[in-house]
Amino acid sequence: MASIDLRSDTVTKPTDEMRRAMAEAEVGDDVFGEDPSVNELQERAAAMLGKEAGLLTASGTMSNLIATLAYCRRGDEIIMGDQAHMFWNESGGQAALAGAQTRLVPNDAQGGINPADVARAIRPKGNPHFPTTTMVCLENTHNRCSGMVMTPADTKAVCDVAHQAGVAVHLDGARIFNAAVALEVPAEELTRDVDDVSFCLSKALSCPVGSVIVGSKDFIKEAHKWRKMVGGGMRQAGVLAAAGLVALDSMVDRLAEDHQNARRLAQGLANIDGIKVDADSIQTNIVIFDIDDQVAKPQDFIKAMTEAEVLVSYPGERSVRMVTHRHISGEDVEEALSRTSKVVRELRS
Ligand code: TLP
Repeated sequence: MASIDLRSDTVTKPTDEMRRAMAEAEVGDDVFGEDPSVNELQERAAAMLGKEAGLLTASGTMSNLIATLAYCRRGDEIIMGDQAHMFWNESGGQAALAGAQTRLVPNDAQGGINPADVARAIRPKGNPHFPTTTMVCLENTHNRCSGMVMTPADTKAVCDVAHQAGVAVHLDGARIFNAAVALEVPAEELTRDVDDVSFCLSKALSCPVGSVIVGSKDFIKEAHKWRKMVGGGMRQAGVLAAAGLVALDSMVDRLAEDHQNARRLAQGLANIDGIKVDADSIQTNIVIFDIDDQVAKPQDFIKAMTEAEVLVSYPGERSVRMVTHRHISGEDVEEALSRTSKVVRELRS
């Protein structure tokens, strides 16, 4: 029985075209800015997202950390949603390495945050008791909000409030191209109002490694220094950038297929007694659902699913996550549903 891996889109492997491009990539020392493939990727990514310059980093976590280091000094405060990946899943890096404290406001079901909450959370200037708010973080698509998409208008509303107070907005756009495909808008419409955005090459875009952070020339100059400090200078990184260029050329449009599969997956899950999911709300490739307490605890459900060769992940609390990606076909979705249904039946009996 073949295993169906729905843990994450990070499990995708490079395409043959990527492997060929990697083998043939022109390279140089990127710490000196001399790798032509890296330079091309950075320029292309910046242009696609409507920014002046870009910087290749090792991972989404590193990009988010570099943005924090670029904006915040020790004791500064960052505002983000209470479901943010940066808060839940990045090992406390903002606190440990940037010395910044995080102030949470509630995420709405769409993965956004309310501009009025942000306005209230921004610290008034001039009071020595208060930390200085220097950064607001958004996330699009929103991982823990089941891959939900923030619209350009919602993004702008938060940016306007932050900018009026002189606070920068960083967008964790790890899956920004999923958002663009789902809304059928150019990605730059989703990034126009934020100060910088990071996105991942190594998720649904199928690259083996990498993330790119884009912003103004000045911001990227600052980010470059911080990347060096956290050990992210990668020398002949053109080998990785070559895969990234293939991804930007040929892996974006196909994301619609992953979204369709996720919708079908959610519809099938909604029909299984004991699973709770709002199938109509699924917009991209992430399906988060609850499992009835009477069926099993999420950890026991996941164990039974693993034995049935369907790999899923556990975002924490009560939920279970399935993610569609390039290696998951329509048939895999149907097979995963049939195995899931059997697992739930067996756990109930
Ligand atoms: N997310 C991973 C896990 O960490 C949960 C996944 O499997 O989805 N921002 C967002 C919104 C992300 O979803 C992730 C990775 C990152 C940043 C970090 O990217 P990497 O893994 O490249 O450091």
